[in-house]
Amino acid sequence: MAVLEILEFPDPRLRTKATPVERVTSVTRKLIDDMLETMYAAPGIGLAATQVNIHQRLLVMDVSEDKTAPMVFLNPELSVLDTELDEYDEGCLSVPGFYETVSRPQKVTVTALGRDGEPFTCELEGLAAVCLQHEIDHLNGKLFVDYLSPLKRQRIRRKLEKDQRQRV
Ligand code: QAP
Ligand code: CO
Repeated sequence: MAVLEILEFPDPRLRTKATPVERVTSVTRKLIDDMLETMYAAPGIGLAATQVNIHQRLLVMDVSEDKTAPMVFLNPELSVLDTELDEYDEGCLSVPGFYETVSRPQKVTVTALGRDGEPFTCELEGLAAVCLQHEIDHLNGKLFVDYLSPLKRQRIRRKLEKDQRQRV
């Protein structure tokens, strides 16, 4: 397994719209394992393939306390069960050091393929629902900073650009 490099905002590659996973192969499963290792190492609770510069519709998450419940979603399709919105302070491995409040539907249903390509449907609420919506946004080239005011987004962009310049 391997820890992969995570793209950081405002990298334009984070704006790529991912395409469906066509076939679940050993290459797909290796990518899933590497993404889980990358997420746990960070540490994070969710990671989309877009963030590791792979533009396929695949995401992993683990919102459990003890980090023993990895979840894998290939080609996820979301439907909103309850249009009631809930606020959550979101962060992102691609936007390190920033947490901001975002409102999203509090209850969703997702249909996807699992690690072995088996279809499943599940209902999510709470942090799992927030995280899933955040990660599906990544697959569509969208980031949580897009929900903030242009001023806040600009401040975050400038700070991260400065950090990135100082790192090279
Ligand atoms: C998405 O984000 C998420 O800034 C997953 O310095 C986050 O795992 C969904 C992280 C919150 C819902 C609520 C962020 C790690 C991890 C940072 C993450 C950082 C180190 C973020
Ligand atoms: Co994110």
